[in-house]
Amino acid sequence: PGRRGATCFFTGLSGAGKSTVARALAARLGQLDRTVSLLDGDIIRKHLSSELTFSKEHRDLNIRRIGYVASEVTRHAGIAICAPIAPYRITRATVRGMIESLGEFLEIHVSTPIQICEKRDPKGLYAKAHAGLIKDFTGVSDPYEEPEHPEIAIDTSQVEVEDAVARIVAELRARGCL
Ligand code: GGZ
Repeated sequence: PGRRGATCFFTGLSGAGKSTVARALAARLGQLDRTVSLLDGDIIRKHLSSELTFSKEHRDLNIRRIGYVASEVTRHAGIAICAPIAPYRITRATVRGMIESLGEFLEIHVSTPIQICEKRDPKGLYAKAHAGLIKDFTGVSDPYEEPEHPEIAIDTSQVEVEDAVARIVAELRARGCL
């Protein structure tokens, strides 16, 4: 059985569905007897990056920290699932470069249109951003650079979570990780 390490690196806007798909993927991999390290954006911000703001420099530092942890997990033949916004293309490329010599790297663009993310607004953050109560909010007053060549793209307004998970599992299997 394939036991190559891998990082599943989700990227996308707030409210796009990254955490939902990431958690469902972690559960599915557990059923397949593969333990995972789930590095979700808000968990990392609490435990690893609590002093960081949302400036470009701090977002980049946050993503490089996540990339380093994921590279260690991948190097030891584990599966890391990362789910930050990761808005900058070059920083995502840096993380890819840290990992692809150690195992598989899947960039998964959760590409749900911003209109839908804004309508969902599960935490009320888009409303606050539009009201000027949160500055530098991704997609409203701060950039999000779309991936140009992600391994997988998932629009959660078009694809069921379980179908998205199945696509990722198939890709991991094809790459010898399952
Ligand atoms: C974007 C923000 C901001 C700003 C707070 N911009 O939907 P959420 O709430 O739970 O996920 C978002 C999370 C983004 O943190 P990341 O560490 O993933 O971002 S990055 O990759 O850019 O470092 C959102 C909340 O934090 N949040 N302020 N200004 N998202």
